[in-house]
Amino acid sequence: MSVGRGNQLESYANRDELVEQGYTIVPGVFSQDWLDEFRDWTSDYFDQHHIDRRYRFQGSAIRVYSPDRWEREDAAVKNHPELMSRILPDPIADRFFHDPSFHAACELLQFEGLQSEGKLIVLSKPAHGPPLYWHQDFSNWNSPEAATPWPTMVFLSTYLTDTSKANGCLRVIPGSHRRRVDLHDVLPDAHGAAVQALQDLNTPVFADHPDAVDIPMKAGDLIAADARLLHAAHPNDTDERRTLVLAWHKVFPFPEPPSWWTRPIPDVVQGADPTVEYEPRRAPTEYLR
Ligand SMILES: O=C(O)CCC(=O)C(=O)O
Ligand SMILES: [Fe+2]
Repeated sequence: MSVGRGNQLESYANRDELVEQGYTIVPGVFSQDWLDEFRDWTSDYFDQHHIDRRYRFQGSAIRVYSPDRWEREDAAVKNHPELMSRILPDPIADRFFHDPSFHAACELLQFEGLQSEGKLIVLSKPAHGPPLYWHQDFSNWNSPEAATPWPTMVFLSTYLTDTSKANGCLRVIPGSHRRRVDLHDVLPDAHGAAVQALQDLNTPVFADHPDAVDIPMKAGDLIAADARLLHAAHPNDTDERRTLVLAWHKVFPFPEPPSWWTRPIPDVVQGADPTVEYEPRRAPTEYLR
């Protein structure tokens, strides 16, 4: 296995990049066989299902549950009128969650308290699909958890084809998970009705940004990104689908810092009561400066 190699320097580099920049890439995590299996599964799925227009910017937002997790899911979710058309259990989800190279990559990143949601999100931008709006996915901005200098919620994802600007690669604003930028003031909540209803692509929500960086990736590379990071994706200008598989994970259960943390910890984090639940909020608060 190429991941890890016991190389301490390499491991600190990835871990520290995730903390500093809000994202990091571990190359070559998922094997060719693994990718073939997911490509077959997803192309069958998209051949057989119509995707509602409201998901055109994400391409799709299918949730594929691990069968174990599905058993424990609330009936209200399973029967939710909008969700039920795009959630399903399938053993393929466990091919992600139980993949040894994926776990080796998580060790490389020195995650602690890793906890998956037990479901994958499959996002597939069809040929000539539009761009994805700038957004960040964190939904607990009322909580002092939003002020941790380390990540607490990350997405871990891989693309099933090589990506480039031409087929809609990811874009990020490095450091925006911890630093306010002008875009924060104009963005609608991620994946809500307001952003899904946008018709005009000539707005800052889709525009180039001077601090934006393109993230072209090889199929099978793993990207780990802080939920607070501003990200977007280019349009797919090719004739082929561009699909990714994404899994949300909790890491470093709040308010405990990583065991390897040596830097100062904000007072608001030190004094936090982990039993308090906050009203979910997708727009950043004063915890982002
Ligand atoms: O399409 C991508 O590359 C990223 C998708 C994403 O960030 C999202 O749907 O929240
Ligand atoms: Fe996102």
